[in-house]
Amino acid sequence: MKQNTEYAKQKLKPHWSKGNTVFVDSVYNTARLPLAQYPEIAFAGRSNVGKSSLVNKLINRRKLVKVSSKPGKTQALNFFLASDAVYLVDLPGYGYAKVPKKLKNDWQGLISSYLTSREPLHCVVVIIDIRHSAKPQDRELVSWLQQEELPFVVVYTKIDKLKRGQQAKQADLLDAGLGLKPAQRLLFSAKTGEGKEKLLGMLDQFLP
Ligand SMILES: Nc1nc2c(ncn2[C@@H]2O[C@H](COP(=O)(O)OP(=O)(O)OP(=O)(O)O)[C@@H](O)[C@H]2O)c(=O)[nH]1
Ligand SMILES: [Mg+2]
Repeated sequence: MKQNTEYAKQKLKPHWSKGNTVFVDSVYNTARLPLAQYPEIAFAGRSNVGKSSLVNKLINRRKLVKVSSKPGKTQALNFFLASDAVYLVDLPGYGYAKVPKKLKNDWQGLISSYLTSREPLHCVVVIIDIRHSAKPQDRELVSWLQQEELPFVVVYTKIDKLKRGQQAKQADLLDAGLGLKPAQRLLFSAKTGEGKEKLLGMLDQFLP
């Protein structure tokens, strides 16, 4: 009987992206990660590609995650709890040249130690600006995720900046540069919301 009630409750729960999302913590050191209580989805990509904007779009909040006017704004692992169910982890952008070397090494250390050792991490969303070419760090991240067999989705974002034909052409180039099949990536715009439902569907496949 109890089981049935629990089941009914679960069915009534809104999807995690539609519930309330709250900021939990900014983490600068892996020793200070929050308790591993929820499955986690991490958002990675070069500086300024639109990681924070993508997270805001997924959870229907315009400004919960700070969007940069200057690249390199997000320097910590920012944890957001969606619907009391999933941690969304906005990672610092990689590859921002103007950051002092020492700080840069600390950041990369923070990102890589999180990615390699975080037990509840279920999926990494790798975000790439559709107008760019595949950069060495994007390639490294994608091949590392493949090697580790960590589930990931690649998102080519800011598609609103290109016409349809150009989008397809750029997507082909990026696929070739990263060694991806079209099923492993999708096109997205944080401005128009295009690709959002598809991305949510893909992420749900990776969650328990
Ligand atoms: N047109 C358009 N602009 C976007 C899109 N996504 C992000 N932007 C803009 O790109 C800039 C950077 O966006 P952020 O979301 O802060 O990027 P980020 O990857 O989180 O940046 P860092 O935290 O600095 O690494 C902002 O000016 C956004 O408004 C998009 O899909 N379309
Ligand atoms: Mg950001």
